[in-house]
Amino acid sequence: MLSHADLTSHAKALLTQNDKGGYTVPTAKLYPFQWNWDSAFVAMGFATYDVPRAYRELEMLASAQWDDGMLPQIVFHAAADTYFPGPEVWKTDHKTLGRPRSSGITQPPVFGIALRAVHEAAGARGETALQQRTQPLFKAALQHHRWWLTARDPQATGLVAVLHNWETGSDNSPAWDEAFARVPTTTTTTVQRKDTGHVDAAMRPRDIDYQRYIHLVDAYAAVSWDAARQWQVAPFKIAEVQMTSILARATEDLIALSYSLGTPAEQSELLDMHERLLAGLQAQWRPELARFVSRDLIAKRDITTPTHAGFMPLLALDLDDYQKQRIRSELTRWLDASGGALPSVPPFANAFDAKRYWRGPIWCVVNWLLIDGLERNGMEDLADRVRAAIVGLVASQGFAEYFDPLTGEGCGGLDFSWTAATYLHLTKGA
Ligand code: 9WN
Repeated sequence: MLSHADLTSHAKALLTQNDKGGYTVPTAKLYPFQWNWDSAFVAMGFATYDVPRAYRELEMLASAQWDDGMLPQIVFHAAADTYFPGPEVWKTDHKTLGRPRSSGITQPPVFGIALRAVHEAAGARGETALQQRTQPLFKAALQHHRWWLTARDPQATGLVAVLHNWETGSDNSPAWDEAFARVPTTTTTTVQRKDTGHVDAAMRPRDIDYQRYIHLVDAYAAVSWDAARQWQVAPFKIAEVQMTSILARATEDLIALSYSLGTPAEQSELLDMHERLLAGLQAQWRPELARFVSRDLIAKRDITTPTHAGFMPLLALDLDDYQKQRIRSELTRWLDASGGALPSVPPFANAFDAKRYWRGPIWCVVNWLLIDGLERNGMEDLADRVRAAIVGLVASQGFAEYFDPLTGEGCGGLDFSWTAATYLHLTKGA
């Protein structure tokens, strides 16, 4: 097994290798563009040793922000033909004039969390002159949060909704199965998958899933990617707890930045947003399940399928003692079944599939967020356990995209940027 020093230098070399000139691809062939939440985690990885490069990652993502505030899931800075769907499928050119081409949907807004981390890393390293770069990014983040609260929670429920599973970052989670069964498989775009040419098809979503994913892309392109019209026509609409947790936590981080970077009006706007999001999250607590649940806004039903997302509110909420006690016992059951790390679906659930993407495997960045949430809620012992499990997986298997929770085997794409960033972040004090 490699030493900590070797792993650290390999992680940095991997980020250099995946750096395409100011932005980092998740991995060379499978994902050859800039991805939204991947880049936010990568920026925090860079912040452990190269703060200017960390800022650059966020600036490159912000350069693709739409006029309405949306920060895209994928930014196509340079052409590549190893990924489907590429820019031509999205038909977003009218929205991306004068900026890099992009997809038409978003991803979890880790951006605000990363911005605070990068800003504070600059301060901690005495590179305070660099902190001037935070101001325009703070404005971009604020505009993005406004977009979330208006475009994706028009009824002000306090929970924000996704209109595409790719927005969740947890693409083929069984949590979406029932909602997806209602989405037609017809497409006006020919589906030409490239992913299964890079990794084993048994680890990826199925062809029928892709038909539905692209049906949604076609449906939103047909309304010109107008946010209000998308909300009306969406055949898939989930008020999601992982997304809302990340947005709430990012809002808290923007509030912290706003004392030096925002106006009083922006501060109070952020405080209002934060209060609304926290109330929305608390309403999704289900004591009998010992976790939080998302809601299918079309079926008007809770989604009770057990997935990692049910624990993500720890990141944003200060739980009461009863919640902590219930979560401690349920989470321990999940960790015991998965070698000490949080799986995307627990092995004892019906939908569990050890190697198929978001239907069982362990993902480093999800565990990163969980560790943060456990620490915030005073459960350091569990945080230490999860951290040790993740560091152990990376040390034995390398920087794989994700890990099989039963065997610990590294799966999916190799040389993965966010796995390297996770290692750098989780071991930065070591
Ligand atoms: C679609 C890049 C992304 C991650 C997602 C992960 C996967 C893309 C895909 O890869 O999704 O966004 O084509 O499968 O599910 O979380 O951001 O690493």
